[in-house]
Amino acid sequence: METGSKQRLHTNNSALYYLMDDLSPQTIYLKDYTPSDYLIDTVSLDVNLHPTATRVRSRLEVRPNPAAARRPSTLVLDGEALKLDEVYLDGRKLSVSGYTRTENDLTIHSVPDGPFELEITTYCNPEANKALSGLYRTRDIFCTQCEAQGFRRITYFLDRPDVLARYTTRLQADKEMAPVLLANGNLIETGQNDHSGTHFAVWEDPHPKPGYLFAMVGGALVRVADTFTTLSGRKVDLHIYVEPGEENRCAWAMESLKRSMKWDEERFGREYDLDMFMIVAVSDFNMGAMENKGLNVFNDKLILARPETATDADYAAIEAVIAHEYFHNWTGNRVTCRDWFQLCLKEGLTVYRDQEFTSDLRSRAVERISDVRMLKTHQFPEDGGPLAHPVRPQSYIEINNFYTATVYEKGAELCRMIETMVGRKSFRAAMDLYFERHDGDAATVEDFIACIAEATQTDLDQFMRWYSQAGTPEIVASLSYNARDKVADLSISQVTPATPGQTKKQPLHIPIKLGLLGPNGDDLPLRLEDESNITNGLIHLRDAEQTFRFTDVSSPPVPSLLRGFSAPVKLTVNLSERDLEFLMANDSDLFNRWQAGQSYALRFLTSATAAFRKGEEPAAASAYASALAATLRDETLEPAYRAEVLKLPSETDVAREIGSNIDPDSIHRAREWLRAEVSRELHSDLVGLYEINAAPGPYSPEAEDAGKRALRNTALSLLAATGDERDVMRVSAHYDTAKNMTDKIASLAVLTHLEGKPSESAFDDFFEQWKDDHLVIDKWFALQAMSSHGAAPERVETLSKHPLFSLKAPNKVRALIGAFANMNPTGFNRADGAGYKLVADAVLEIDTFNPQISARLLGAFKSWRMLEPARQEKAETALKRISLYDNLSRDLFEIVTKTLD
Ligand code: 0A1
Ligand code: ZN
Repeated sequence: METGSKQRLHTNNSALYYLMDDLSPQTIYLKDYTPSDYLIDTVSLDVNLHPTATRVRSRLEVRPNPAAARRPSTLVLDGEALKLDEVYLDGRKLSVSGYTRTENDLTIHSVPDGPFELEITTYCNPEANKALSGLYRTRDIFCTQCEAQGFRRITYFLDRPDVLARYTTRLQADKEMAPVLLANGNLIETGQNDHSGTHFAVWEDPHPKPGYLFAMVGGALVRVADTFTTLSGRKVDLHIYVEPGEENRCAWAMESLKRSMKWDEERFGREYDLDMFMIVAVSDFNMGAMENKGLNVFNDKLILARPETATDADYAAIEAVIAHEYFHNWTGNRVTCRDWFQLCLKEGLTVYRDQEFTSDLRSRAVERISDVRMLKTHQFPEDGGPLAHPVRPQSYIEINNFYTATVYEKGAELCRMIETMVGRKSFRAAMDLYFERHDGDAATVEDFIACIAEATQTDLDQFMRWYSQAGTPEIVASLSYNARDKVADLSISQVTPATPGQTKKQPLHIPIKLGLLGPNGDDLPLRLEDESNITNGLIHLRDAEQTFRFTDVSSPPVPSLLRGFSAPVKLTVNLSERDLEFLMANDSDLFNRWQAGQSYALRFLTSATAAFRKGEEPAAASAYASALAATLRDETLEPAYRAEVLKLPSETDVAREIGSNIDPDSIHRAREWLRAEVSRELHSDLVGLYEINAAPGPYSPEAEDAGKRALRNTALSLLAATGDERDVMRVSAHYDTAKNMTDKIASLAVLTHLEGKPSESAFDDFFEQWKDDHLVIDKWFALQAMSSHGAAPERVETLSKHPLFSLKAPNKVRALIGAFANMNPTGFNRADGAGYKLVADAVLEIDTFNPQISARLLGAFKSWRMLEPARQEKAETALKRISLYDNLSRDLFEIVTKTLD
């Protein structure tokens, strides 16, 4: 046993042990949920931080759970990679016969019938922890990540979200090594031991919480401080901790935090509930950020920003993620999840809330476009591939694999659909009820839906299917008009395709927002045959097939369906090219106006792809270019919106539209062809946009200036699409004169696709200027990884040996290998399979120390069955090679098995 524990202390790959114990990883099912046998009321942690042997003494007040069905006399605690020192039960030290240990748990035999106190001392090794789950060290800073199951790597515990306890944390460390000591809640005591050079801090969190929200941090950090006065007049200290030298990069993060706090009060009536709110920025983090109670931990790329180092997109992401984590304080922390199957209860709802925050602060139309883009790019392929799962999964092998676009983005869409159906005011009333009824609870999706149904008197029974049925519904709609009777019939059908493990699907309740445009482009009044009026242009599709008859329609209308993308579905409508042009020019719904442009472009792109594949030339695209010109010239539309309209569908969008037998090279050629066509047709418009939208004065990250830069840089990129020397020179000049990172990156992003001197010298210059900034240099890695050069896999291979690259640093992996696998369709899918091999090699290596990152990286293969046969074969070879490895982590095992299934 002891030998085992020593090994465990020096490994990070707990999943590997799991496999050794049980031979094959177990599947966990939602239907098997049972309440915990025991509850823990209080946790007192006494932590002595040490780089390789941190001692954790944990005192737990435990009692049998009255809600549990059984009353066993043993207590089983979760624990991983821990070295056990001693155990006391009600003050008496247990001999080794008093407990049993395995690689994953500690069983205490013969515990009392009633409440009892347990004191356990363990050691863990933060330095050796490269899985970045539990307590680990990043650049000499101690920090923790406990979601989903990292707390068990700090101490033995009932590590499940429905066990909520009050925590007191005493941290002790060498004063020089860790002058700052932080934990959740309020600081209640500090002190020092002069003779030993150590000091301590005691933190108390009055709010009961599950272990996954626990956090502690220690290190040489500096603090940027501000305050916020809540609606009820309480002053809250706001502290952002960063590494010394980064203090001048925190202003935007602080501003974003204050905006978030204010917005949650105004829009949802939610006030902050501690005296202090802290954020710590660290450079090695598996995800974006974490909502630990009162002590959020962030990937530093989502905190640090100066105009010279961060792009507009970085600024927007910082604002959104700070908001997201802050909003979790109510949706996730005060009301948490009963079990991990309910993950969407906190994540879908919180994404919905952060999207609303951005819509209120910036442009609602632009935010909706970018959210839908994200959904279609990441979630639709997930829903249509081997990793498809419902928003609330029914089973998992490794919960860390379920922090997915489906749970987050589609989960948010479900909340949005509910809001669309009940209206914003009623939705707020329902949320009030949810907070009032479930504050302090570990809740379920049913609890949430029951509050909505009750507060708004809405029947959501059929709607519940959205939570359990995977796959993107496919809607086909057609409108026919009868001039004599002045009626328009809208026939709509819905089908949800089969997904792994779910062959039979039921019809969903789908809210469809729509308008009917009359000849002058205005919306015609909507009147349904069976009801006199319809509210807010909303109809409800509930059956597999339904026809909606609109009466008193004075002239043949053009339908605008699924306005604002009112449901996460794939829609096919019988619209002609003239209809699309008409909608591009007239739709009062800005989202659908943009969508019409995208649909129109996709028609040209798919037919050009087919033409190139057959060795033919595509037909001219001037009709599309003229339709685009009308929007570009419309000064009433904000620049950020026009920039979105000007961005052609991505290569991934085209692949999704084509659906099968994909040849990424032809798609790339088609897209470059259309870009060049637009560039030629609209040359003078684009030059005009480039010139007019130069934002004067000092850089401001606010939406208005960022919108101008977006439009200007999109024009710049399109102008270069013909390869004309003057237009390429404009890009180089843009790089040379750029005063902020947004403009620098915009030009580099164009140059990376061009071979030759201008490109090379810009990349060299960039490297020289930024080689000491670990965040900026990630951009340098990422842009090269996205290059459409034929030699991209070789370039990435070379860069992976660069002294500034490390597979141990998740941000570096995402910047180089992740960008290559997910954002370079021609490089990753190069016909000889070099791209697949490169990514598979990296996945296997990373899996030996960080399973979360390896499993996520392998997700890049999720659409491999859509490829043409030769590439499919190469991708399958790479996947099979991974699957044959003996020591795969549970995380990677689940992804590779499902991907190949
Ligand atoms: N709850 C965080 C995301 C997160 C999830 C898992 C992590 O480690 C496995 C870390 C962070 C959020 O939604 O922001
Ligand atoms: Zn979240």
